[in-house]
Amino acid sequence: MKSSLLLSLRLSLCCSLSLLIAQTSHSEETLPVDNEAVVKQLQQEFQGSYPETAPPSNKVHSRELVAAEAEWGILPPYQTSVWAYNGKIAPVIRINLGETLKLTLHNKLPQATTIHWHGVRLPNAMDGVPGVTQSAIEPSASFTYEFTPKDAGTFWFHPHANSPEQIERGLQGILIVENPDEPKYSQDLAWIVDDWLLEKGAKIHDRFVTGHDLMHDGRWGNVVTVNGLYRPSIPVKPGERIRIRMVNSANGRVFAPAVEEIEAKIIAVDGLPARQPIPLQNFYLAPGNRIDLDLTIPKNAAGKTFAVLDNFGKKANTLAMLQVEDTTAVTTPTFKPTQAMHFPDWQSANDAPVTHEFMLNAMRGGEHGITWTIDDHSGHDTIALELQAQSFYRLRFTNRSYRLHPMHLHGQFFQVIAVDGRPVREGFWRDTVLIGPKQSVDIGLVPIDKGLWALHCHILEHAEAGMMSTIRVQ
Ligand SMILES: [Cu+2]
Repeated sequence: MKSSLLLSLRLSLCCSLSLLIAQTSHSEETLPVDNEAVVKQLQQEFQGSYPETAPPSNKVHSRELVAAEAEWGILPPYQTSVWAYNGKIAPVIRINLGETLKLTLHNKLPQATTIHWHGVRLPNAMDGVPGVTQSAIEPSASFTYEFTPKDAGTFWFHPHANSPEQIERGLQGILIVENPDEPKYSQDLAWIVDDWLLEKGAKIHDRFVTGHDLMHDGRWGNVVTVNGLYRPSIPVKPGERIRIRMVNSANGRVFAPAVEEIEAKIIAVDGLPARQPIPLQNFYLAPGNRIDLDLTIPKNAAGKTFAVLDNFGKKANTLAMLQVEDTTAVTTPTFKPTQAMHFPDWQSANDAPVTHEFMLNAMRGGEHGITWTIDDHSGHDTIALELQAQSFYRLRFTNRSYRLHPMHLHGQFFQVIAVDGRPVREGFWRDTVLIGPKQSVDIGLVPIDKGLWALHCHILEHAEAGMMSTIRVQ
């Protein structure tokens, strides 16, 4: 703890020095002392926010996944040639908290791949980032991932190699870590929300990372799906209380989910339970973000249909239809949704010094003609920042460009504490935050899990063209 405080102090000294250049009225003697006290307070408030270790493991959940070409009916009667795990778009793996997942991936693709367990706090060597935490799994080769998740919640798994093509072609699934002590919903649904760029005959447009994608917010498709199906009808019963675990797996598209006529509440964001339920309203679900919704089908809604919409663009997209069966109502389960086990106040988070400001920008040149950069660097060969575990940090993302950048930090959770310098209190943790054009966002975090963790834009084309770095936590 002492050494981490010293580091924070050193970092805060650098920051206060740069502040001093701009604001000569500050007193050089008092600032470092104040910073130390503020940071110490924030660290104390953080204690107990989420588990430091995985619960004792008593069961191993073994799985085999084959990544290979498959046929899938996105838009029947057409069959689309996709890449999928075990022939299925959006497979779901459910394990209980405390169980170890031991999953062997067999690569039957024509190119190297890996699996990244998005949002899962796990040993660094299992994080699936080629060139950072493992070597890519070559065609015909296999690799076994083995870890015990520390948190219950909704997570996403997908390749971290040639992602703009591999994820777009359909490789992805949902990992649900269930806490057996949590109350049961009438239905617990897992939805991968995605878009596909399809040509005539429902064929995937097979030019990836184009200049157009790079100059804009990545590749936006023309068909929006839930679990690889266009506007699926989901059977529900009157009175049912439903949990919908929603993952945005699009290469670049942002969704703003809404449920027609029904009041839905967000109970978890990016896997972790929120401090308290939040009405679903204008929540920007950026690529990489997850939300868990809690909603109840009205008892008098037999035979009705409720659309689940995306209101991000000017014109709403229909994601899916909740089709209420024409039956008598079931008993609605009544319980308080799971809330964060502890949520730090962090009232003084914006008094802490900014440890580092990440500059997000683009420049001409590079393999794709445009290079997206973090601090003028591209690619994960660079270490953007070194952090001490258990210390509080305030980091800033400053977007110098006019495009969107959903920034994703592997292996850690953080809170948004300010947007464009104005303090913000979101009431939940994140692992991905959308940075708007010319916007700056401050986050507060206390890293727990050690290792070399990727930090990148989750618009896959931006990441592929350089907006990718790493953070070392020691
Ligand atoms: Cu980006």
